[in-house]
Amino acid sequence: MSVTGRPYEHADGPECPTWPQEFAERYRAAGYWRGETFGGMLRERAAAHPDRVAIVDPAAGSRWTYEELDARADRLAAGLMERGIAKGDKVVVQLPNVAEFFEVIFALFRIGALPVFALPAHRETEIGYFCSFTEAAAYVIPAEHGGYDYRDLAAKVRAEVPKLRHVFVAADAGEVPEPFEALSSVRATGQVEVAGPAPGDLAFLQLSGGSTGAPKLIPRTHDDYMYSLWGSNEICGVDQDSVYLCALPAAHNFPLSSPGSLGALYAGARVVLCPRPSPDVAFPLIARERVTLTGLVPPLALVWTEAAPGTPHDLSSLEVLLVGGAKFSEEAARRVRPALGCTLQQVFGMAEGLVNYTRLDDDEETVVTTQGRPISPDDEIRVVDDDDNDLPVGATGHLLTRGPYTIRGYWRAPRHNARSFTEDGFYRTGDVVRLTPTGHLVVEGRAKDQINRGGEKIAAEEVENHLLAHPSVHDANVVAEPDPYLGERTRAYVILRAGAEPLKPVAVKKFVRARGLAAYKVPDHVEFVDAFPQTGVGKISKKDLRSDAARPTDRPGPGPGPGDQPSDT
Ligand code: OOB
Repeated sequence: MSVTGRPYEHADGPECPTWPQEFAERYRAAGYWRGETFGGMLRERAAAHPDRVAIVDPAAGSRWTYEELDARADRLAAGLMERGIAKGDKVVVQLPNVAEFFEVIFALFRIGALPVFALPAHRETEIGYFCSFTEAAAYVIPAEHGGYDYRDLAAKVRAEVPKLRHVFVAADAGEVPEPFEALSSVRATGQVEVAGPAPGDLAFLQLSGGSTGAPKLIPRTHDDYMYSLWGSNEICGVDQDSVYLCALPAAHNFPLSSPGSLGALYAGARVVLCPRPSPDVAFPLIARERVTLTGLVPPLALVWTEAAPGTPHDLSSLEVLLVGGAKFSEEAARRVRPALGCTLQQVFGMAEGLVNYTRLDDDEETVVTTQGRPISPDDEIRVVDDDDNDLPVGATGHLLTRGPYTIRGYWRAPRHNARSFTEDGFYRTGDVVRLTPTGHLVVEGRAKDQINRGGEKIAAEEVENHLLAHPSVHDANVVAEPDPYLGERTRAYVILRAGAEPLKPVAVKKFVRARGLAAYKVPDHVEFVDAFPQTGVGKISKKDLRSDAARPTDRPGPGPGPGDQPSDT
């Protein structure tokens, strides 16, 4: 395990690999890549049905039509360009489920500037890294959200990253202290001519769950992402009469594109923004807005199925519930239809590309026991052993994939790319799967060093690096331990330095939190040990640590789960 002073150091390299020409031509010829851009797509929808409602933001009481969203994106694009934001610039966007999220990203899409999608839970360590690594021109925040003041965060990031030229705050002009600018004051009155991006250009940088010290950035193009949208729409039955409830954080790839808010906008449908995914907030919105589909991570799907039978709210409009991000247990999956009266679609996707869905006409057994099959006939799936040899259908092995919406490499990460992709461009997903004879995938486990905490991904190495920064810590290992609600939570095994003062677990957690990282990454449990178990060749055995973490004990319950506001205390 390497210890660096700053966990997020990087070596500069070329931007990123892309599809070889023969593949690009094939994907275009097959009609997957339609030659559209996000800016152009919104313009077309606004022209086709200006008065249809595109975005409902219940917290703000706003309902923007397609025409209004389009006009707002234009005015904001003009204002951003007046402030020097140009094609190719990176802009870190950290907005919760508010209408401005869409105004901002479509303004950036129109300019050809690239949103870098941060999550509301991220703090100064992550945001500082995104801003410095991408050399971001601007950072967009809410004023406050979930009891947290993002202006304080922005001030810290600004001090750390002097190259960051602008911080824009989605708030009324009066509320925003210098040196930040209110988004409302950035909107220009007129329009400017924008050359805009080409369909094959990068549209944005998405975050990878990651298994390394620094999160990797995922470069997605207009062409490839748009295919994942309309492909998902066909599979999930999304058309212009659909109403999508965006219950998970809007910037995450699942609620953004599977089929998500952007899929809904592609279809000319309506997006309803859910400020929090708990049943007390979501159920009245489903009833009021006649929501037809939504997507949840497994722990939330469990909470919804428990709450639905007793609810006074009319959930009868709900046709499809998508569940993904982490393995949904068969028992929980069986409860969805009886409790919510809708069809379950399991989704096994990744921000790097490949997305699998169970189909609306799959039989019940397939829906509850598999994680679906790929969107595209041209998604290539390989299940291989440790030496990359293909395994027979039905055998369990590593999932490799390549296709029309799966990246060929991370952004500025040449060394990592050499490990994460095969020479002929297959992405090593780190997932352990098996294929059924019908071509459905069953997720059996994971080979990557990551914890999947109810859909929130935590790279063990990232947390280990933070633990190692503690002066009393000699060595640390972080592994997943099973949890009945979240699926997994994090357990840190820590060896203290010889002669160091004894520490309490809570002090270690506080230390990690004070390093300024997202609350969901703080270990749920910390256990002090004298030594780590070793493999035959003397390497630390994470396998043995995982088995130890899986031992039944009377350990206390987990910290915050999905949908809980991250606490910063
Ligand atoms: C989604 O995207 P990411 O990038 O946050 O995480 C991807 C990883 C997968 O490689 C897999 O390890 C895990 O999350 N995962 C699942 C799963 N769905 C995702 N593991 C088991 N069962 C599932 N159904 O999480 C994501 C992106 C688009 C759509 C849905 C989820």
